[in-house]
Amino acid sequence: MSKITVKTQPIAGQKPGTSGLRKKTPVFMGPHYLENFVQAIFDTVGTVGKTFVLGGDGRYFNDRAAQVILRMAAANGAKRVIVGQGAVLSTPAASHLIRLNKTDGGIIMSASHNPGGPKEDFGVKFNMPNGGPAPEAVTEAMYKRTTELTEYHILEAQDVDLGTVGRHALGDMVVDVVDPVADYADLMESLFDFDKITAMFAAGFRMRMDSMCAVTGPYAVEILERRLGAAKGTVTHEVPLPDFGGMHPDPNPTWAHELMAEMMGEGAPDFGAASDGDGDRNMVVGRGIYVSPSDSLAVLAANAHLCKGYRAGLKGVARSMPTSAASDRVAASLGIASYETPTGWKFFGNLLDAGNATICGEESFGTGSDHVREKDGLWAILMWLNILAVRGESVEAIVKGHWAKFGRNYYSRHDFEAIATEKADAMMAALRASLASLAGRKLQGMEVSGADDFSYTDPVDGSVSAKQGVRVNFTDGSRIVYRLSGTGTEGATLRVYLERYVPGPDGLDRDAQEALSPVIAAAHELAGIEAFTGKVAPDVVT
Ligand code: G16
Repeated sequence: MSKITVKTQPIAGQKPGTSGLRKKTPVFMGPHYLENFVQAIFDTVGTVGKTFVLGGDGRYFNDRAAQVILRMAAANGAKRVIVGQGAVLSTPAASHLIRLNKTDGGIIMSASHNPGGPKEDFGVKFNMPNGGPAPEAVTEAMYKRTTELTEYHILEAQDVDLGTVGRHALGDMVVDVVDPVADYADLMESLFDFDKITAMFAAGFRMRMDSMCAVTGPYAVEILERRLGAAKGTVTHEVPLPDFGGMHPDPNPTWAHELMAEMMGEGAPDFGAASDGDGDRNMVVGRGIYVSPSDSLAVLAANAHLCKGYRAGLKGVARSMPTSAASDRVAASLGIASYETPTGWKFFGNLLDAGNATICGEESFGTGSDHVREKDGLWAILMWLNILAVRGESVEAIVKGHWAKFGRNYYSRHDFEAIATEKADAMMAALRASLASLAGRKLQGMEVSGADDFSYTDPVDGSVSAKQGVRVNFTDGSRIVYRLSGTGTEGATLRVYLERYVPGPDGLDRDAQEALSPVIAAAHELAGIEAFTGKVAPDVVT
């Protein structure tokens, strides 16, 4: 087996977004594309003598990309790579393996909730030794390296057998193929009261888990059906497929419509949940009630102490800026700190490492804790199950009880997809230019109290991330946030985040879109969404 050095040249556009580099699969499969980016990763983080974790969500090209990355790791002098069997690992399981084995980081092959397949999306990201996504300074350094590369290194070798658990050699490098589920399932068992959840299932509690033909299938079957005794068949779409069965593996009411229909229909189970392509997102639904991610974060924060791993209480709660302020109210009542970060799980890493926060969450269906450094879909679903088992109440009773105590932050996100990039940029530029003059403006019977472009100073390392979203606040506590997505692969996606607080006791039980209608109208008027983008209505509403 000999090491080959291949001449290459920089490929434009290899700039990681919100969560790693995501492109159309044919782009990733193009000449040198994957190799250039992986070499940039290795050059940035250093490879000689190091141990990494490797796995992905099993989407199309995952298996072949894994072999390339292994050959490149060996040629660049890595000592050992721990790979999930079949090159598969959910993102939270990869984060756990990085931490458990005290490795030097890991490469995750995933485009998360984006569709997969020969014409869909693929992605690669690097996670640090703490198990979390590389921070901006590191991804910027990787990007810079992609602009100056002239060569990459790769071993001339046959494929490693990734289908069998065990140890293999690749040149001088060791490849350990591990069961992707076992360590993760053990971690969950250490955090939650499996005995109480098992008793709840034994007493007839019914659940539907939609794994959306994505990576969580085997994890959910092992944990829910085998370890916790949920009825066989509780997990649907449980076989991971390279194209996710043609589905869009994004657990929201639009894409997880089968689950929504079941949970809102006759004879619905007690609890429903779904997870995404790589297993870090979650959606939870009760019988007849959808729980928004922002509310889910707040309910979990308020009840975490009921679960085995969190009895000592929380150190703090962190949320991304566009996420509703519902969790801030919980933190205030618990007398703990709350943090507001830019969108992107990577911004929670420092807060978790420093012990400032225990639970984090995002409106984009992400919730997690300091047990790993990624958001974790099954973790959130298990915490809900644990809370349901201890409280013995329905999801609806718990959520409505929460609103009665804290008030309700009506919340919704409207996505306008596949807009021509220049149109979206022009809209954001116009909005930014108007910020200084917005205060005092009256729209839809509301008055703007202030507007800015969110800038974040990390309280741990002092790094500054600017231009993280335009927010417009109103005197009645309502809020509109505008951002362009950093995870799309086609044109631009405009995200408009809408929020309105109602303290109660009246007006807590309205339909969210209806309650938000003046805020929605104001959002269109203020930004000229139709004039700039030609879109009258959002493509996805969550
Ligand atoms: C990623 C990030 C999340 C972020 C989400 C949406 O999630 O890890 O922190 O909230 O994208 O980001 P954007 O609004 O920029 O599209 P995932 O599940 O795609 O890895």
